[in-house]
Amino acid sequence: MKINSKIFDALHNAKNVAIFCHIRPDADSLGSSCALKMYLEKMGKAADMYCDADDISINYNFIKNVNKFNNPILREYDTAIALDCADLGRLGKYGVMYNQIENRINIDHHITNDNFGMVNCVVNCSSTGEILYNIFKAIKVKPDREIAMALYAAIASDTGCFQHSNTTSDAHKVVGQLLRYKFDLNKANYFLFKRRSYGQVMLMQTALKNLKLYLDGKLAIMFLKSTNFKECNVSNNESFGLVDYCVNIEKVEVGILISEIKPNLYAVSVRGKGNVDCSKLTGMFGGGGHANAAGCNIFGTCNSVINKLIRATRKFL
Ligand SMILES: [Mn+2]
Repeated sequence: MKINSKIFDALHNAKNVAIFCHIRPDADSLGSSCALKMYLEKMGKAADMYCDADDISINYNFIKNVNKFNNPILREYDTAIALDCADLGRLGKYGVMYNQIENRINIDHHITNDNFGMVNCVVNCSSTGEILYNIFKAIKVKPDREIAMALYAAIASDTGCFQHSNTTSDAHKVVGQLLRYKFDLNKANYFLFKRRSYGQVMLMQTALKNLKLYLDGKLAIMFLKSTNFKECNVSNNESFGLVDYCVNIEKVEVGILISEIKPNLYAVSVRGKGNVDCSKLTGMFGGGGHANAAGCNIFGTCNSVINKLIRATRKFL
């Protein structure tokens, strides 16, 4: 991996570091932040971590230090490091604080990164976790069991458990090295990919009952009303993964989950298999996203939202 060598001096010169991860934090930004804090402490430096989020999912509790966000011990910082953020906006309310710190580093793997730091280390690879491993390998700071677990969380989650197209030979090689530190792989994978509350499984039951095929079986839509979330005691941001049941059906090109988030307002999650650009479909409703995963919000009754989505999807098939 080619790393901007300016980062090595910047890390060696740092004493008190503020680490920033992105809004709506995922396991790459959280795992990378915790790993970086531990790496820096091994080098005799001190670090606090900041994240613009009200609370962090307990699914990430297996990562050491993940409970230490927004609990600063230091008073002043000489160095700020943003992780997994393609632009300053991703830091949310902490963007202002980042810009007030003297030395500003930006470490990220998104090709859209706008190099908002003073020292930018942007590498097109699986995850920010993979970059961190290579930076510290280059300066000969070894991981330990806890760092390895945090970096594993970062890489495993951004590659969708080694299933997305960013799963490279290099990413596997890094994980191969991390596994030497004998962290609890079962525990990490359970928390990252399998753990559900009973309510979430009951919600899945409802969603599957509400699943229907349209357009010659090329479109699958499932819906959840706000009463369904209440009955199962699940908040409406905890339905992740359900839409995959739609798109995984054979012959289905577009899978959609619509969830009522307010009376007559539906959050729409769209997944594809590669033949339909889902971001163009959600774009018709003012949403966005990627080719195979996109989202938008649509006003209306459940039936009218479904009908709008059927009509829109027909144009792409
Ligand atoms: Mn990432």
